[in-house]
Amino acid sequence: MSRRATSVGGFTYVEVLLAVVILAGAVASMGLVLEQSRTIGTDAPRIATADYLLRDGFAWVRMLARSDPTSPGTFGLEAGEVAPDGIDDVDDLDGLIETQVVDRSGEMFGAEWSRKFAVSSVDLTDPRVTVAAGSTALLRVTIAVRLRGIDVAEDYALLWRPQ
Ligand SMILES: [Ca+2]
Ligand SMILES: [Ca+2]
Repeated sequence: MSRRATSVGGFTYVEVLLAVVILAGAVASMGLVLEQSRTIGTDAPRIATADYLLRDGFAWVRMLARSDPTSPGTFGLEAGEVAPDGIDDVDDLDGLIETQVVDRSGEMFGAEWSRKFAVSSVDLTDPRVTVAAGSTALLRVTIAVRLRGIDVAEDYALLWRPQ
């Protein structure tokens, strides 16, 4: 069979096949790009909400006294205090998990959102090192924002607590 006998409209079958493969690859790449942009577009409001709840949590932390007004030497909730309404100092937040998140303005967020607080005393020279509760004047407050039980935003702040 001669070379001319295998051509279609001036192109060989190999050339046509190669063009089809290249076109298929381009279409597949375009589909992938569209899928990624759709995913980012869907996640952007969730990421913004998580970041907002994280910042709102730290705003709450900064509004609280660094130690309990009536029992400054204790760590955690003091006798008679019940979370969340009884929280009146930073270390009262330790272990709090808000399953119905309400921001500082009173806005309620959906049940899919939750927020977890952890407060610990840390070493003055290396704040990554947790020490016995109340043994130093430095607190590390960590807040994690969760969506359907999965951490989507987390950050920490260091606070000076006079002893
Ligand atoms: Ca306390
Ligand atoms: Ca307290």
